Amino acid sequence: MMTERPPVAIIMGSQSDWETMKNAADTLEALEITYDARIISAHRTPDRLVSFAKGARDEGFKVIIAGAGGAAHLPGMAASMTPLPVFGVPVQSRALSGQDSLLSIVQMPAGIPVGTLAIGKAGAINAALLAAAVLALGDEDIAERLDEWRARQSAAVAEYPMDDL
Ligand code: RP5
Repeated sequence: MMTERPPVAIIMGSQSDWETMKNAADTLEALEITYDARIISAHRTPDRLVSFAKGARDEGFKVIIAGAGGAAHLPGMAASMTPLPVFGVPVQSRALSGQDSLLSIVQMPAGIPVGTLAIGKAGAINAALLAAAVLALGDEDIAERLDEWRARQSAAVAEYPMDDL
């Protein structure tokens, strides 16, 4: 039996990034979108990065979510070796609270784009939602689930504030 390949790759520079990137994974799971999560460091495992990025399209991935912290080259380097859309998540670093990660990822020179999200958990969740939006363009089931997810989010917001919760 052929099992369908996951459309989303979540890659991260270190095990320590998983706490943040798990939020992207959880969001994809809520939308019933399969993913493959891998640790790939631009610095510590450069050969793994080249092999993954060059083969990502042939592996069946449609979107890559890449999280990294500090001197965060991973999203840009991955984007340089694949035509797939890459969404970068700046992981909150200890030394500079993720400002270093953000600027490393967002300031790509013209020619190789990385769609950069917010620092940390919000960025990881939004990267998954953006990946879902891209996939929804060609998949009505995902489009429907994304619409439902957003409707649930709206319904969960109270209209009036309360003193004690
Ligand atoms: C980056 O260095 C990783 O993306 C991680 O955010 C940061 C720190 O890595 P560890 O020292 O925790 O492995 O490459």
